[in-house]
Amino acid sequence: MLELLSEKIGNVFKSLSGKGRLNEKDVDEAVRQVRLALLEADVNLKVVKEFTSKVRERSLTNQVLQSLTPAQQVIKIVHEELIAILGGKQSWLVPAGHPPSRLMLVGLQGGGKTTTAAKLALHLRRSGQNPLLVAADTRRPAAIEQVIILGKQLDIPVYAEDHKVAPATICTQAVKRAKELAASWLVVDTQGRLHIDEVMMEELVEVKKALQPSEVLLVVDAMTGQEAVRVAEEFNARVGLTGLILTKMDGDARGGAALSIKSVTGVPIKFIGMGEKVDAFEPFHPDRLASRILGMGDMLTLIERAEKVVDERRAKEIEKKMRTATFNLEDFLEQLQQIEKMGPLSQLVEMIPGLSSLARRLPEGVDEKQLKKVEAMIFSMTKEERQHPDIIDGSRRRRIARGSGTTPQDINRLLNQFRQAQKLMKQLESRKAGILSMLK
Ligand SMILES: Nc1nc2c(ncn2[C@@H]2O[C@H](COP(=O)(O)OP(=O)(O)O)[C@@H](O)[C@H]2O)c(=O)[nH]1
Ligand SMILES: [Mg+2]
Repeated sequence: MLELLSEKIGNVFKSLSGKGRLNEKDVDEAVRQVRLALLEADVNLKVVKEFTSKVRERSLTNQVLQSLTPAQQVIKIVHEELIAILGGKQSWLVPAGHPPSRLMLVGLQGGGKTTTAAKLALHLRRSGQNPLLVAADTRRPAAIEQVIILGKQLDIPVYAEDHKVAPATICTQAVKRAKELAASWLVVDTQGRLHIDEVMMEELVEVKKALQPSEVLLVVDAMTGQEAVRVAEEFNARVGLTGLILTKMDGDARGGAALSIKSVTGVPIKFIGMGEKVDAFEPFHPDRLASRILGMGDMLTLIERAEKVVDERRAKEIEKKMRTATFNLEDFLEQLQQIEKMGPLSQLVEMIPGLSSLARRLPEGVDEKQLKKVEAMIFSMTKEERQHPDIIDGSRRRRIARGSGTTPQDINRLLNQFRQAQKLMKQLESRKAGILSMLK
């Protein structure tokens, strides 16, 4: 996420840190470089100007320049100012005074509205809420079908009507249904068009009147940069927004949208979409994104992702197995599968402090392919082989290779890696061993 910007800013600070004491010229040069990096990332010009003048002003005090660690102080100032332009504190969803709370999603077609409706409903359910999805995009029958399918997939109830029924009517009915179902949140998908147009805006205003939403969230594609900011201004002026959801932050978004949109529109970012899957969705934390941009990692998000997929009791069992070195290939497979569920490896590596620059060097898709290959090899082993890898001899190796579409050399490599890991675990015996315990 925002790799290029992160790399550029990282380089500025690397050269700054090499300097020891700083003078005004050093600070000016660093600020100039940061300014270029932000402009290149397509950040709004006004936002860049304000940002850099604040950083410059705060950095050029005696307190900073004469400190023992001036470069670190400047980095700290940049970190704080980044948090400020990203919106400061985290913004939560505001529930209605009387349930059900109503959440209306708006945005242009293709921005990710329908996908995000499902992601939000899942997020709400995981937070102990009882959501109802509402299909109020009646412009295309396929859009209604998409919501129904997503609802089935997630086992979340959907309120839908024929596409000839007016969206405002659907919303009024949906509120009644929500009360019957004791649903605490309605998540309403609305129509979007390729461009902002009068008819769409009028319909949205009507839906808003009927629904009386506690939240109107604009779903906007982060990859469109300053266009996203313009769209947000327009929707805010016409419909009134309470929050923003930036989608496709996993793509090659340069960062312009994320870094400008709050300052320009005054509307906070509440969530970000990180992929096509329904759980590729995170609450937006300005401080965490600022840390990621500065290459400081984001351990908190990593831990939260681990908590979503890891069964705590099982994690403890595995930890014990690692300590006592009875950890076998079956356990290894289970761990791999959990890591896979946490998202693409490149995203995970990016969140570990100091490793974010490594994420850029992982070729696209290769990490997942390797995981799949290891999985295939272990799947092709018998239960006995998984529990006692030592019995795997030449003929077993050939059989496993054939079964998994790999070569005996691949099997050898896996077994060697596994043995090394086992050895390492024995060495780590006294410390907390294993990936899972590191995350706890
Ligand atoms: N990579 C990525 N793709 C997304 C994300 N959110 C949505 N999409 C994709 O964007 C496309 C349009 O999504 P959809 O929900 O139908 O958009 P809508 O027209 O606004 O309802 C689909 O192919 C989605 O899978 C995201 O966060 N990351
Ligand atoms: Mg849609």
